[in-house]
Amino acid sequence: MAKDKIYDTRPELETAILVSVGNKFDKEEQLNVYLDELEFLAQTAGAIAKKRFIQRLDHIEQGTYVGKGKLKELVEYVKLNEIDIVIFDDELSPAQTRNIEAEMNPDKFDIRVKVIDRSRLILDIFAKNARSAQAKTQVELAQYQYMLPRLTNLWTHLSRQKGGIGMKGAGEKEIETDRRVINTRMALLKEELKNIDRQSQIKRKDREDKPRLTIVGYTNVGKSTIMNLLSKAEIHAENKLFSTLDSTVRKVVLKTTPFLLTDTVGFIRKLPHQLVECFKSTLDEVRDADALIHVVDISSNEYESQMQTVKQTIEELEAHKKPTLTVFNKIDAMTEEQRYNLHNTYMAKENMPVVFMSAAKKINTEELRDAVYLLVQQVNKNRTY
Ligand SMILES: Nc1nc2c(ncn2[C@@H]2O[C@H](COP(=O)(O)OP(=O)(O)OP(=O)(O)O)[C@@H](O)[C@H]2O)c(=O)[nH]1
Ligand SMILES: [Mg+2]
Repeated sequence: MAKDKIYDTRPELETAILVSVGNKFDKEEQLNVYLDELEFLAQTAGAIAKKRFIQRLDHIEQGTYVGKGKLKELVEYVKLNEIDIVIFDDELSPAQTRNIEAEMNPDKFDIRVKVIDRSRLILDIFAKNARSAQAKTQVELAQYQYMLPRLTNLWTHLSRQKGGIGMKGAGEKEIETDRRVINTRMALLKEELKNIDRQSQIKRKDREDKPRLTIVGYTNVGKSTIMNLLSKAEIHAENKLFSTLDSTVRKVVLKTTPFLLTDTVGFIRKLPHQLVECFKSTLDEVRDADALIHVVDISSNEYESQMQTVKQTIEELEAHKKPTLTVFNKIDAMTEEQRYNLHNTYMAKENMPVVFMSAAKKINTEELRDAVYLLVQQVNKNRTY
């Protein structure tokens, strides 16, 4: 991940440090892979990571997440380098966030340093990328569900004027921090979502006659690029995480056989549970599909664990028994070593329909079309029995 690092020095970019905790068995390399992903998330949200801090602990420190000594080290670094945000690669409890914020901001009337956890960072990116009314409503609700138990935190009210990462609501507006206003707003958002749900259900019923295939996969693997390739849709594809939050459905015809193809939101490890809950109507596209196309970025050293994350999420959505075509994308970006190692992986052993391709370089697109066609045939066959 984080291949195309943007060394952007624009003043509006906030500076950050990244913090993760591992136990004594976690390999240094693995912890850094997680931090690469966190750095990419931070970059997508608009922050530059200046330094990484890793601590080895058998147990998370209940009050402060990291140990006292490490916290002191963080505070000193942040002060010396005028860092804006401290980002943790996990969800912090409200109390942990509060305690760390207090250490970072000794003068409680001058809140400068924000403490953000992984969930809040992901929520922020979702808020930034939400386009449709549905996505905006879903993200806003998820943000408030996350915020409600955390409202007493110092900077939620004091740093409002500052804005920036962690303060953005869906659609560029600042998020509310008044508990009463939030409760009213949440009730309204839930009502809106119910309406949207009803409408999507009607829409889905309308197109029940054609097989429905949904593209799933980890974020940034090339789902939208493949959707565009197959359907001539113009979906925004970008080297950023979570470019797509809405589901787009297109009718595609392959060898005179029509079907519906859906591109939808990508998955990531430790996806905040509030998002999974609120994105129910978007994720229904996965639940209600007849078959899935699981896109994998084979040029990522993490592709196997990413596949695992996707499989888990699909299982949670109870969609794991659907016929699935696995598409290994980005073969153009593979290293020699990765190519060599392919023969040793489980893929060579497992008997599943796969395609190796590059959507960006248009390599093996005919293979993709053939495999998708077979998948549609399979759905049609299952339906007639
Ligand atoms: N090298 C290479 N890059 C690719 C390929 N396919 C897509 N990309 C790039 O990967 C990045 C992500 O592509 P998207 O299609 O937006 O990926 P996505 O899975 O829809 O991502 P999200 O919607 O953000 O979850 C873009 O910069 C694409 O240009 C490929 O075959 N090879
Ligand atoms: Mg996309």
